[in-house]
Amino acid sequence: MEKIKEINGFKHLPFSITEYSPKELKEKVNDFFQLMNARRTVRDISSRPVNREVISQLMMTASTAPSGAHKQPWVFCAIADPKVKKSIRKAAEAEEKESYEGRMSQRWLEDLKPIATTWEKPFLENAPWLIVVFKKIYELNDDDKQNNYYVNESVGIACGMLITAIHNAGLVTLTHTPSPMNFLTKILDRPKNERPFLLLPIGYASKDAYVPDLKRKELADISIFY
Ligand code: IYR
Repeated sequence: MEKIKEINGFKHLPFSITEYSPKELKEKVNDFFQLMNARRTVRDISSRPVNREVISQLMMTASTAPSGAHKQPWVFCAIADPKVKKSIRKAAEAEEKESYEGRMSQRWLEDLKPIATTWEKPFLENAPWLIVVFKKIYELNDDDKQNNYYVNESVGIACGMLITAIHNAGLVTLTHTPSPMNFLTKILDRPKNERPFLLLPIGYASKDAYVPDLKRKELADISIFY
């Protein structure tokens, strides 16, 4: 057995990862690209139930994300209670109605036309689960405040991993960002060190789900090699 190291008085463990032959490597990255390229933001979510254990494991996967100084500055609120979902829908739609009917610019509304979103958010009640991701702007244990670092980056990465895990499970979601979304702090009774970051309804796609005909950018448009 390899030896455990000690640095600054903290344990460091030997690390290993499965590596692949060049051929397997090509297949692996291509297969994963094909899988992820089939991911779509889906707004037609069926009310078909999803096990709580599945949702728990998806959140544990998101929580494997890297974070500033390994502070894991996130909390995932998983909501199945129809009463809570109803009050979230009501509050979100009230904000969205104001946004669509005044707060958003004409240019923004034009940009959203291909996606066909409106202020109405039935998925907030139809989906079997909502996950509201909160970022912890600092850590609060009793009255003891501790710093968190790169909070937006860390929580953003965790959300990306959550979305990836949801797609890998054959489930669908969408990144919903009602604005402002401080009503989530109130409804979910979250403490003062937490801020709502993202709301993800999760479930199976409806049998008659549609998505807009969007194209992804080509490699040349998204990358520069040096
Ligand atoms: N938050 C609103 C508006 C919206 C904004 C963008 I940028 C989108 O890509 C989609 C929607 C909503 O959720 O409808």
